[in-house]
Amino acid sequence: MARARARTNSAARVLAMMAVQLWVMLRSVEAATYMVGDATGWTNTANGGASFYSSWASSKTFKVGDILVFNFVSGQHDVSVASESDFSSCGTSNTITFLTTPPVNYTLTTNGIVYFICTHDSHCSQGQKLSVTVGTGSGPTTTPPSSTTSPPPNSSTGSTYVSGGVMFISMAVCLLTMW
Ligand SMILES: [Cu+2]
Repeated sequence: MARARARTNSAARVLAMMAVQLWVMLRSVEAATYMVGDATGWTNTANGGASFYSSWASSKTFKVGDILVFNFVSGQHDVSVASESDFSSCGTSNTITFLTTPPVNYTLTTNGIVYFICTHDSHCSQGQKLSVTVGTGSGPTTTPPSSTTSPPPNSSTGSTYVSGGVMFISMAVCLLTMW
């Protein structure tokens, strides 16, 4: 009786561990979370100013579903999702979304370039601005001939997800029949 229960417990634990591992695996395929500026965070005092954030972004490949985390002290900065012109001029006339409560988690929802600035004082002109290219990023609409060349590689993500699910179900059935 006790032994049977112990076996059930350990099987359940294995199953739970496998579920967690699978979840982690799928998450890594599915979406990534990026801490903007890494340890530096979202600030106007980053070493290098605007080039700090552009080089931070250039070392990464962003895709739809990825999450950007902007870490800053509440009230000292903000995150304004800006138009391209506002990004260039550090203006606020065409703000798309304005987020003030840290940490700001921003999910990338479409392919293309997303612009972020801080609207506090002159932080943006001091370099607190970030542009992120999501997906294949065929540039800032300067390459019209390539518009038909890039079916987004999302289909592979979908099939990975499905096969992962099938794998999980078969593992679960295996374990259940072992009991
Ligand atoms: Cu700021």
